[in-house]
Amino acid sequence: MMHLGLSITYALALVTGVLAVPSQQLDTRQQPFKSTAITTHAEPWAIAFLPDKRVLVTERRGNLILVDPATKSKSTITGTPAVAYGGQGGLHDVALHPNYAENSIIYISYAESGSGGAGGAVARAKLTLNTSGGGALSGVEVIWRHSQKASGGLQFACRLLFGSDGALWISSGEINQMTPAQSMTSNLGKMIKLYENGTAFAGNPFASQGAIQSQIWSLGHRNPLGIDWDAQGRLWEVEMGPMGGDELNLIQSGANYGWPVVSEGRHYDGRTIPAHSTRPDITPPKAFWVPVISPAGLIIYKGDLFSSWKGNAIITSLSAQGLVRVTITGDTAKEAQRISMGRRMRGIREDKDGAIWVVEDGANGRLLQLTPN
Ligand SMILES: *[C@@H]1O[C@H](CO)[C@@H](O)[C@H](O)[C@H]1NC(C)=O
Ligand SMILES: *[C@@H]1O[C@H](CO)[C@@H](O)[C@H](O)[C@H]1NC(C)=O
Ligand SMILES: [Ca+2]
Repeated sequence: MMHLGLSITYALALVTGVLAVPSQQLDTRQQPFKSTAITTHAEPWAIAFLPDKRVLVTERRGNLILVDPATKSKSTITGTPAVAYGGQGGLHDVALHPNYAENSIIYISYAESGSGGAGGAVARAKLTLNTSGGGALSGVEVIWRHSQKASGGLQFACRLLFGSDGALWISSGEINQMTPAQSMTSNLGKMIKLYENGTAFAGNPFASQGAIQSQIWSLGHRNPLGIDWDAQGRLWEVEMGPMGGDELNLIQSGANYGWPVVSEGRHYDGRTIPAHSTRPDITPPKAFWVPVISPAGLIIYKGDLFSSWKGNAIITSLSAQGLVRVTITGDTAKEAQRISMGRRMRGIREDKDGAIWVVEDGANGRLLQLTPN
């Protein structure tokens, strides 16, 4: 079973003695906040903010929803591509082109069906909003896809993030195929850096080595569900490990993050995996969790509203049913706080005013706006 938040994982960890109690001491920077429910969705996954403060929310069955927080109303964006809904797959992330205000282009990631099962894909399209509510995508163009498909519907990931240089980052999951995460002729289990048109970024570390290699920024990732920049422009990533071993990584050009060669967790059938410390050539995580938190999204908080959280990683957690706050000092990271919200938490984004928005996982998942009390 893949991170369904089952207590069996915890029990097995206890029995097998791999339980390392994560640091849960509360630091002094508690920040009371209130949670305002905006809308309710069927399996929401991700959030993106439009310049006019309306919000795009993806729903896993393939619906792209336009939310107006001012009226708490929602309408549908038509023209989304067919998605392979099943397992963990469906419609995943949504992001605006850096020049959205001029070109109205958005990007979506999703699982698509094909020979051999399903794989992740990223498409861009023009978004035309309708004055009477909702809107439509047109000119949908797939600009990237996983280099193979697989059955099982697991670990697509494919978070989307633009950088200050205008490049598009994709956190590519390994769709439960494991070894392709180490293969340079596969784009599974990689951090991918492209131009906004889908062409591989010229400055990538393996640019001279071939078509797939040229897309790759880093390798050895399992199920990388959250990526964000810190204020210094460093890229951080959270990924779900196997049984145990969820990771927070600082992403560096050309680095190998180890999956499935090393991990702080073990396979679901109980087989052990060597720890990162056995392979000095592999970049270890800055923080890891045994038992797991099942990280589903990440922001590095940059605003002023939650002033005591500035620079912290805020991770949405499925199995811990809330948020996990991690302090970052230099290039070290340490869990500071778990905030129980009573529901598995999925997508997370910070808006321009510093409010934090999250979506709850599963049926009747709410879009919540978090602001300090
Ligand atoms: C806008 O809404 C109207 C009324 O619902 C509909 O007829 C029209 O097709 C919509 N246009 C777009 C671009 O979605
Ligand atoms: C994509 O964008 C890059 C950078 O602007 C450019 O060099 C390249 O020619 C473009 N590729 C296509 C197919 O338009
Ligand atoms: Ca790792």
